[in-house]
Amino acid sequence: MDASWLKYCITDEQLQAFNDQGYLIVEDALSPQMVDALTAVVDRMDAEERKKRGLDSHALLSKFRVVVEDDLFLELLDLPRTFPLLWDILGWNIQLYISHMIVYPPEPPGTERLRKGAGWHQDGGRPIPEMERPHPRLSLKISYWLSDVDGPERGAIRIVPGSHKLNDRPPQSDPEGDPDGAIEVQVKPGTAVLFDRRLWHSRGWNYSDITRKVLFFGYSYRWLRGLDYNVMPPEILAKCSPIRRQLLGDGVDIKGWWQPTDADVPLKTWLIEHRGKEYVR
Ligand SMILES: O=C(O)CCC(=O)C(=O)O
Repeated sequence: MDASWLKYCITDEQLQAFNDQGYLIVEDALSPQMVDALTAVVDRMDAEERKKRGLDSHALLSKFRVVVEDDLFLELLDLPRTFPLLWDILGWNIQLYISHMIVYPPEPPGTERLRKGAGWHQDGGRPIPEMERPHPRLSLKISYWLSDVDGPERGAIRIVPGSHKLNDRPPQSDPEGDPDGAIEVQVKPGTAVLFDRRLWHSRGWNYSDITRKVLFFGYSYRWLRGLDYNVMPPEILAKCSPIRRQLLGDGVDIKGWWQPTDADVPLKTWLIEHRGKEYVR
């Protein structure tokens, strides 16, 4: 297991920013080599899926459960620059609950330009209407940006900073525009953007000439069900370290979802060894 994780534990400033604003930008989370390698995998999957689904080259392609599609994605599970942020924010009792990619080619020339993002929402499905408010955090997503969205209208994610603390939709003065205070998170390839699932967010429009490519890895507490898988194929688990197996939903038996034993959560043991008993609760 990777001792370099310890170099990238969250700083007080990062934790405060995430708690207050609901998101965090980590530049150079992926090396340029990793960006290239992931892009090659995404391009391959994109071509396969377009063929299978009969989608043309302009259509947006969204694919779930990507973690099983290539061993390179397993490296993202516990990436040194982002994994420590997860345990510092959510703790040790965590799992990957979703992994998806979105490939968004430029809108065709002549498309009407819209100002409002392509669907403002919080993450979470049924828990959103079914839970009492204020909502707890429950999960967060890490987006890994493979294409350059460091410019306007390249399809960068839009967010309303601080909106994870609101009980209702963020106010919106302009009916044709974004909610008040919205920003487009314009970042370079290799950047990771973490966001609290409660943060109001939306895909931005791509009126540029660059295809926008991004991967989303979402992590939640282990007592929530996964969203894009239930049980991981044994051949995937067989390739993984104990901590990766934990992240992929492996465990000893059903009781471990509620009262995990050390065998269910090797991340906890690792943290006790490397950060001390007082770190885990
Ligand atoms: O594609 C985007 O920028 C937003 C994706 C999104 O809404 C999500 O992952 O929940």
